[in-house]
Amino acid sequence: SDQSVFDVDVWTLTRFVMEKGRKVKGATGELTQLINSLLTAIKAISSAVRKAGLNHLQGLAGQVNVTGDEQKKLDVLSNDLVINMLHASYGTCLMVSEENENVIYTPAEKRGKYIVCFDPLDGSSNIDCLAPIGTIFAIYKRVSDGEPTVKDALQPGNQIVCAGYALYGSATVVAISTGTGVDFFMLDPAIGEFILTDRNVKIKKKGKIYSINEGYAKYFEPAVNEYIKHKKYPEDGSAPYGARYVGSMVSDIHRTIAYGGIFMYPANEKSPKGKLRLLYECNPIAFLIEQAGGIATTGTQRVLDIIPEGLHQRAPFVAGSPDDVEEYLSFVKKHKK
Ligand code: AMP
Ligand code: P6P
Repeated sequence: SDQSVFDVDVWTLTRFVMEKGRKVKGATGELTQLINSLLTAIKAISSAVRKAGLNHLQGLAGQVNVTGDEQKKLDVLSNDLVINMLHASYGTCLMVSEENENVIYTPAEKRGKYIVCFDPLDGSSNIDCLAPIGTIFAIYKRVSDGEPTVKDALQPGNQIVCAGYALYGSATVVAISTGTGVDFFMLDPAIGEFILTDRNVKIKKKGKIYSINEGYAKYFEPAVNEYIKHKKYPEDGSAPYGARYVGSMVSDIHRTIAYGGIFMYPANEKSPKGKLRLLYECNPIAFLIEQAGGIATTGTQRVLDIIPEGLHQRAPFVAGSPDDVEEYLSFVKKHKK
């Protein structure tokens, strides 16, 4: 049979993570094991998402999560997968999930030195219309001694050791960074492995796309509406920007990193802190955007510098190509005066 399609020295994400870990003096392999266990959960979620319609996994599971959203079966399944695979990795001592009101303590006999904040299935309101959805995670080292505490979970994003997302789109892609750049991996279902496709991805300095839910225009601060107007009717005769908004953060962010431009979920009258959650949406995505050479701001401060006070607190979030975000910030500044 034709063996040419098989890369006999394939760079899988598992191999890539092991390679990186081996280069770190004194590393015990715990983080490597944790990341690779998380990947198992992501592969299983990808499989479930693609079979959801057939297995009747769609539709409501009848429970409601902490944010009051109806919990869909895939949400519950994804959450259980991530929790179980992370506990089985012996790498975590405490976790925060979008689906759980309180922190999740790892059983004492399975504890390691890491904290994981994650959204197991972000954008799940899009499941029934088959729009792209994702998994988002951020990994920190614990700061407590003895028993893990909530303090371990309330670290600023500038303490992140590793962060990433999986996008269950037309293909399943993982974007991941451990602080030395962002790499993209694509799932090859034939071998059940994520294959390296783009190394050290960098976002364009300036894009041509703006991404925001303009349905809230009535509630936006003047600076936001003025910036959007400038994108639609540029006064300098340049071409207007294109508009793209999926309403699934991972999908909108992946496009922003891949094509450039700006993604915005700013504060508005109805949601003074915006809608996106700091610990498991804003921080991991801000880390990746910065690692790709972009900017992630609340409009008044760097997202990664926010000192969290609550597990599910929200933060205004504007991120993307540096020139585009800087231009937005110039509108915010103008309105501050
Ligand atoms: P460990 O003892 O294996 O958990 O690793 C200790 C530290 O080394 C981690 O907190 C990271 O800062 C770094 N490290 C370990 N493994 C990796 C890896 N696979 N990729 C990047 N950094 C790593
Ligand atoms: P809106 C999905 O529910 C989500 O949390 C993010 O994935 C997405 O960016 C945002 O909410 C969409 O919110 O208010 O525009 O529908």
